Order: sequence, then C-alpha cells, then structure tokens
Amino acid sequence: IETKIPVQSRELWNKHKVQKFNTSEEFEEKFISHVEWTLARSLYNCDDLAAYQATSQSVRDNLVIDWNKTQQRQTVRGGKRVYYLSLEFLMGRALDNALINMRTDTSAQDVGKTDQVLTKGNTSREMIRQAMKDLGFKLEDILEQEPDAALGNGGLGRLAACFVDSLATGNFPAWGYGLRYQYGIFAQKIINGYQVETPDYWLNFSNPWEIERAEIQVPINFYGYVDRTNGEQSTLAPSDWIGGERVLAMAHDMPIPGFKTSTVNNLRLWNAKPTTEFDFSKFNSGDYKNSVEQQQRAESITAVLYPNDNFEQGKELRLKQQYFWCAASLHDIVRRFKKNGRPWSEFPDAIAIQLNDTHPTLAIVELQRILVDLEKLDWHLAWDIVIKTFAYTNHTVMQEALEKWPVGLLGHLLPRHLEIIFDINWFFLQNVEKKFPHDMELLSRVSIIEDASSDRQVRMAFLAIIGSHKVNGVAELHSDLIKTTIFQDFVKIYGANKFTNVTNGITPRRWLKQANPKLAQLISETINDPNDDYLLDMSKLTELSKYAEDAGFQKKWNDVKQFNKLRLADLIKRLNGGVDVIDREHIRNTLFDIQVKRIHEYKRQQLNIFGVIHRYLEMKEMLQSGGSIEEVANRYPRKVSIFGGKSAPGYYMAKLIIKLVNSVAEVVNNDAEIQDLLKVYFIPDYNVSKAEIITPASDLSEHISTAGTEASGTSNMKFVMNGGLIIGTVDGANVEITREIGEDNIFLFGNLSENVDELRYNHQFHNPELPKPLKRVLDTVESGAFSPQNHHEFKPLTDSIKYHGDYYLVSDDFESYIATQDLVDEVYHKNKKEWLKKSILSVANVGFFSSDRCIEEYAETIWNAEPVKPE
Ligand code: CJB
Repeated sequence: IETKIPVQSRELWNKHKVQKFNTSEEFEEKFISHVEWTLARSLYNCDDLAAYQATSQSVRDNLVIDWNKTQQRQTVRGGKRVYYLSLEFLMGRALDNALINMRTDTSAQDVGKTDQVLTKGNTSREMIRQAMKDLGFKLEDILEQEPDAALGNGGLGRLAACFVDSLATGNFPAWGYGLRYQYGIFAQKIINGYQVETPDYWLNFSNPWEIERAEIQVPINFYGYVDRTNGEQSTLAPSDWIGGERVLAMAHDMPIPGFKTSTVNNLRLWNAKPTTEFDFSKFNSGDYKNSVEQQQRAESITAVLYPNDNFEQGKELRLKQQYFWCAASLHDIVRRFKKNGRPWSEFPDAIAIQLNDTHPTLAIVELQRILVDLEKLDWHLAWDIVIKTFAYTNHTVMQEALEKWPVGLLGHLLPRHLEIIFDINWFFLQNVEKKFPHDMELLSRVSIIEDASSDRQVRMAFLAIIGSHKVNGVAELHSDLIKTTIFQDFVKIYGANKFTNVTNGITPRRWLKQANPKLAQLISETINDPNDDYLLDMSKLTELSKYAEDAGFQKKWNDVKQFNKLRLADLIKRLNGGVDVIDREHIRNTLFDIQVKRIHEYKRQQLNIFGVIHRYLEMKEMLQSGGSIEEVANRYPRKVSIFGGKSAPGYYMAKLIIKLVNSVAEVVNNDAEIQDLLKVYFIPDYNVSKAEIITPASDLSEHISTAGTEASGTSNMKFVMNGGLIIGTVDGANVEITREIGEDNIFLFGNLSENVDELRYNHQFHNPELPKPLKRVLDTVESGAFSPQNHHEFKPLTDSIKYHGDYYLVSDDFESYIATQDLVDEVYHKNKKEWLKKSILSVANVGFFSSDRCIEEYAETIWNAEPVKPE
C-alpha cells in the first residue's frame, strides 16, 4: 500500500504502534484518559452521559485499530468489493452491540491472564461491566445514555442494519453507503391518545461512533444545463453538464464490527455542506446576504429523513437527497477503483453494488454518466459494465410505494441524467420491439417513461430492473408475486432467471444475544456451547429440540420468559408515568399479545384492535347475563394486548388507528368489572432499543397483514427467535417460518393471497356482508363507546370496511382471526406444556432466518463475492 512515510521513519511508527486495550485495567486507563482529554472532565464531574461517551470512545479506539487493518487487508487482497446503497440504516444503539462483537487481542492461551475475556464465550461485555462497576458506574445505566441512531423508518432500514452486521461477521469486503440525517425518524408522543411528532435531534451530544472525514468532500451539482456545443449532436456522446448549484458531500464513517472476527467494516454516511466558493455569476454583485443564504440551503439536503414507510411522496428535496447520496457514493467507489489501475471492463469483477429498493436507482444513471461523459467510454461498453455491476432488491408490491418522478422535475434537477434515461429507454424498447414485434401495448407498459398524457413520469423500478443483472424479492411468496404481478412483463422479456429470491434475515447477535441475555445464556448452557458459536452457526440450535418436552428445561425456559415479561412491565410502567398497567402478581398467567411495527392499514392493526373489542364485549356480555368473573376468566383468560409503532405524519387512517387503540385502552383498562383480565397498552415511540425489551417478552405476536401485502416482515423472525409464538396470515416470510418451525407451532389464519383479488373485486359491487361479531364491534365503535365526546370520530375506519370496499379484507378474515385467537387461549392457558414445547421447537428451528445465511445467498447468487478473512 502506498504511503508518504519514508522507509527510515517506519521503524519509529512501528515502535509506537497503537494498541488495543485487552484487560479491564487497560480499559480503565483508556476510559479515564478519555474522560480527562477527550471530554475535558474529571473524577468530580463525570456523570453517566460522560461515562457513556468515554466508554464509547475507548471501545471505538479498539474498533478503529481493527478497522484500519481490515481496510488495509481488503485493499491488499484485492477481492471483489460489495457496496450496499441504502437510504435508511436503522442502527439503534452501538455500544452494547460493539461490546458483544468486539475482539480484544487476547488469544485463547491468554485467557487465564485476562479477567473474563473470551472465557464466557465472548465478548468484552462482562469485562467492561466489571470495570465500569469498579469505576463507579452501572453498565446498564451507561448503555441507556445512548440515543438510537434512528436513520430509518422500519423494516427496510433495519434490514440494512442487520446486513452490515452480517457482512462484517462474514468477513466480506463490504461498505454501506447512506445519508447522515441530522434528524432521524421523529420521536412519537401520545397526547390525549393522538400521535404527536417531535424532532429527533440525535446528534445533540455529539456522536462518539462517527469519524468525521473532513478530508473527504465530494462536490455535487444540481440543475444547470447540458452543453454539446463542441460539435457533438448525439446525446450518446460525451456531454458536459454545467451544474447550476453546487454542494459538498462530506463523509462520516461508522465502524461496523463483525462478531468473532477482527473484521471491522465501514458504514459511510454523507452530510451536505455548503461549498466555500461563491457562485458570483449567479448572484447580483453586492448581494452578499443572499448568496450566503443560498449556501446555507445546502445543509437542508441531509437535514431530515422522510418519515414515510411503504409510501412515496415525490418531493423535490427527496430527489435531491437521492442524487446527492448516489453521486457522492459512486464518486467514492470509482475513485477507489481507479487507484488499482485496472481496465474499466474489469469494474464489475471488482465491484458489486446492491440497490436497497429503488431509492438509489439514480446510481445506475450516474455510473453511466461517469463512464460516458467523464471517462469517455463508448455508450454500449459503458452500459454493459453498469448492468453487470448493479443488482436491485424490491421490498414491496404496493402501488403507492413504487417510486415515480415527474419527467419535468427530474430534467430540471438533473438535465443530463434525464437524457441518459431517455437513451437507456430507447435502446431497451428497441430490444423489446425486436423480440416482440408490433406489441405496442407491451412497449407502453414496460417503458421507463410512463406516458399518462398529462404528466410523464419516470418509473424508477423499471429503470432499476433494466440497469441491473439481478432483481430479488425478500421472501418466497413475495418473489413469486413480483414475477406474476408488477414485473410480469419483464419476466417475459428477460426470462425468469433474472429474478430471484433471497429471504430476509436478522442478526442473532442483536436480536438474541443482546436483546435476550437470559435466553442466550440458557441456550449456550443447554447445548454446551460456552463460546456462543451457535450465533454464527444457528443450526446448532436444533439441539434444543431434545429438551422440548423436558419438564425441567421447560421450567427454565418459562422462567426466562417471566423475567423478560417483568422487564417489559417495568418499561411500560415507566412510560405510563410510573403507574402499573400490568398486574405483576399474575404475570405468569397473563398472555402477552404484541403487535409492534409501523402503523399501516395493510398491516391491519385495526383487525387486532377490533379483535380486542370483540373480546371485551364478549366478557361484558357474559357478566351481564349472570356469568361469574371466574367463568369469564375461564373463557377469556388473562391477557394484555400491546401495540406500538409510528404512523407517517400525513397518514390519516393510520393515525386514527392509533387513536382507536388508545381510546379502547382507556375504556377497557378502567373497567373495574372485568378486573384485570384484559389490558390494552400502546407503547409510545417504538424504536430499536425498545424493540430489544419488547420482543423477548412476547408470548404471542401478531403478523396479520392482508395476504400478499407484506413482502417479508422481519419482526416475525425476531419474535420467533425469542421464543414467542406467532398468530399470522399466510403472507411474507410467515410462509417460510411455518415451513422451518413446523405448522403445529404457528397459528395461521385468513384468506390466501391467491383469493385476494377476487374478494376485493366482489367488494366493489356489493358492500361486504359483515360477520355478526364484527358487525357488533363496528356498531359499538360507531355508538361512541370509545369516543363519547365525538361519536363519529372513528367513522372513517368503520366506513372503510362497510362502504369503501374493505380493501384490506378485514371482514373476510375476522371470524377466522377470532377463532384462532380462541385456539391461542386454549393452548396457552389449558396446555402450557404444549405451549412451551412449541416455543422451544420454534427457537430450535429458527436458524434459517439469520441474516448471515441471507448475506451468504446474496454473495453467492448475486454478487459473486468472497470473504477476506483475517489471518
Ligand atoms: N418495506 O420497510 C419497508 N419500507 C418500504 O418502503 C418498502 C418495504 C419493508 O421491507 C422489509 C425488508 O425487506 C420487509 O420485511 C417488509 O415486508 C417491507 O414492508
């Protein structure tokens, strides 16, 4: 590797080589020096926040040493690099994860010498816990100081976070590229039952996990015009884009440590900054204030994450974000490639770029522009390179989520890119015409440019397919669906091989070891795996099957669940202003039924809350017709129904669902008649760190989307990995979960995706016939039972089922849903042994859903990339 340091100086560098801390004593020394030097504090004013900062700085120092070595190794070995482009990385907290993943330099022989390093199967967590205690702090309190890095909306962003963990763990030379939003997803407050959004200024206390790369600043242009005055007429020839507005992209790096490896990869996030130069030509001379203001506008590009999940709004600033990020990342990737001096034709052998949804589709166009306009490659040669480099992951079939940009807007912001898009489309349509002559309808259906006379739009998913060599869905059912619905024509054009499936996964480090330390410990003891190797090879969990019916083991298993339920009860009490919602005395016999995810009509939180209302009405009716509370308890045993999740700020129906849940909670929780048999609680501000407490506490979780709408779901995997059972529809990854853990161990209900179209079609002609119990629920809601001040408050929700076509098929699935809930009660309360057996068998067979498996599939079938392992 190149260096400016003369040979005779290198000895000195090596003599003073930085060292990782390996023992608690070395850690303590580091910690104190960070308190004093980095934070300029002391023994006398080191609070928990300062201790968190100093701990993180110390841990980061260790990671940076491995980060540097990893980058050198990857450069020297020259293997294929993978770049994961995602507009969202929902990372959550970094410190605890780093403590689990981080390697000290202690080798196995040194174990005896160094406290508890490696002896407990890992991790520096125990060592640091003890050291923190000696220094006067409690590790748990320190971890709580860290704000979540919430640079994502939901599943798509969290998937990217799991992927970077698995990429590092698998030793892949892989970087993530994203944006460093100053405001992540908003914090959700619940005020009088309504969602209220407040800004998430997560960088308030500086972020010890990011390394500002002030030296890496990429100029990015917008607007302007294309210049071909040099005699060239063709848009296919190298052209000059004279940009009108210029901003700088500055890199911020986050180290991503792998588990049980010294590989530390990089997550590079771009921040927008004004340039230091003034565009004098653009401003009237003397208008100094105005030109400063124009410059300042630059920062708004990375100011805020768009808070929509599965929905695209089509705002200019969003397009600006996308181009800013794609251009900066590609510039960086190309610069790194050019250092090798390899010919352009080898670009796809050196580099794979994965597009997380269509958000980074402009990267395809930008690479074509770089190759043609800047590197002067022939158009077709360039295009061949582009296609071989990119691959695209689709995450949804829902129309409202598919990105389209008005031609006018795109051409205004990126005039040269629009030309290139038109040329890509031109060649593509010519090929289609050759293959399917005279099929004008086909041509118009697959054209990148949607020609709806009034305003033409660029269909980003089509551009992504055409510019990629592979397109994948995220679960089998979903990957089949995209082939038969939204991308059907492209299967005809390209053949089925271009389309593939990679079922999503989750990292067991965060979602088992970190979130559920008690279960992780029980597992490692039971399968005799003191070094937690199972976290890398999840097939080891099948060992647990042996104990599925072992009474002693079942008791331990259940004790872990009780511990986690109490932990959640504590959290809920704290969030509820110190007032308990859950009756701890009976917690053992209280079924925790949880649905936490973004609030969306397709995810059907409304079905869940209608089910709760039904249960409540049934209980009340039993009492009114003279039943005793014991009889009620026998039919409807103890249950707490927990909801959580954010709604997009502009999504009226989703917000109304949140309000309904809170209104039902208000009534049910204060109804003394039913005692504590039923409780409802909406957890405000659901996020990654709360998920780590919530997930391990579930007995049952709900994944009840209308069949065919949830591409995969990943929280379903998290709940199963933590011993919770699932009530779910035959949708997304529920299908493969059923196959892996066995159909006896999951509560499936509802219509199948192949019937959805017909059911919807029928609803258009006559309003659905409401099953009796649902009719009663809707009548009760409309009577104002949960909104005495405003009887009509929830009418849009009931109307959407009764009169507006019930698009999400609540009426069609309601009876099967409540019948299945009855079955759940039956097993949980009447046959606990059976329940525990199901729970144990679920965990035993959840291995397939590790994101390590998922990343290996991408590497093998899409990227053709190999690990670069440390010696
Ligand atoms: N997904 O989170 C999002 N946002 C979108 O805009 C589109 C899809 C989700 O992606 C997850 C990861 O693949 C899927 O598990 C989930 O079903 C899908 O809704």
